[in-house]
Amino acid sequence: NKLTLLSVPFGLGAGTPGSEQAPGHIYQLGLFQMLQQHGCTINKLKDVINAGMPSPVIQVPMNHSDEVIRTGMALARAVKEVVAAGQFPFVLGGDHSLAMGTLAGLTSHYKKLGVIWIDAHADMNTELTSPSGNMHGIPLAVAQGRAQLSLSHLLPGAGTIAPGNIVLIGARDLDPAEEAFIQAEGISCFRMADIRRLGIHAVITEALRMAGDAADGIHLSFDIDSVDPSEAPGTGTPVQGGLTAEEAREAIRLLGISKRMTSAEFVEVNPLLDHRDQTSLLAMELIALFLSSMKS
Ligand code: DIR
Ligand code: MN
Ligand code: MN
Ligand code: MN
Repeated sequence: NKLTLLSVPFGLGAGTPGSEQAPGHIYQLGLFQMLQQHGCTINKLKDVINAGMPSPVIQVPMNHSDEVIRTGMALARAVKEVVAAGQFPFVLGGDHSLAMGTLAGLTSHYKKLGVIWIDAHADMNTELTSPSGNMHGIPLAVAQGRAQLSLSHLLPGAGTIAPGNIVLIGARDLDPAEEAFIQAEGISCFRMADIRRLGIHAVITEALRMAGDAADGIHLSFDIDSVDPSEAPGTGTPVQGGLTAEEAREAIRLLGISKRMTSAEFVEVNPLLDHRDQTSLLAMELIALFLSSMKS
């Protein structure tokens, strides 16, 4: 399966600047050399920026919403093109608001997409419940069609994700409205206590079963703030009590070798908040591990 790497140097969906520097910084640290050592070939590398995108047809009352929506439109088109060409889209952000674009592109092709969301947060606020006004807190609500902004605003023909095909892993900082929605819809959510009790292996096996139930594709959305700040300090909204780097490696490797994943994205690395590139280097390692385990 051929691989297209889409870099999205965009960070305005987060409350703190810096994640726009992640793709460039991770390349500079040696991602391509590391991939080469693992025998991974990138068939195409593309920078996705919002220049040339028209003004959005919808206005939402959130921080930098115009730029977020325009970046989402550019990314949605790029992802759609990659999938149509039969290639595997790997998106490197950037902040998590860009997942709206990824999911718009994917759902224009996959009619019943499963999503595995590894994150300290649920990213299921809407414009009405967001406590921060930051668009990286709403992409999963947008993808479910629960927000004013919908995926089809980013790409005509884009669909939605069914609640039963979404699995959250690593959640430990949910806002009240997110908590209520997860309870009401019975969204699968493996919190840190569940991971400690069941072990990461069982959690990933179960997550693949749930997200993949009657699905025609499974997307991995990996927010680096899922990892504990002691091992991944370089991110805008760190939350104590997260995955160990070792658990993150195991999760990523198991998802890779499952051969079930059809797309992925890595987001929220912030090189400006990092400590001696600890977080960027971990992200680079996880990306190489994911891509190499998929082909072995
Ligand atoms: C918070 C933070 N729930 C919000 N979300 C983050 O702003 O809606 N997601 N940081 O990754
Ligand atoms: Mn997130
Ligand atoms: Mn997060
Ligand atoms: Mn550096």
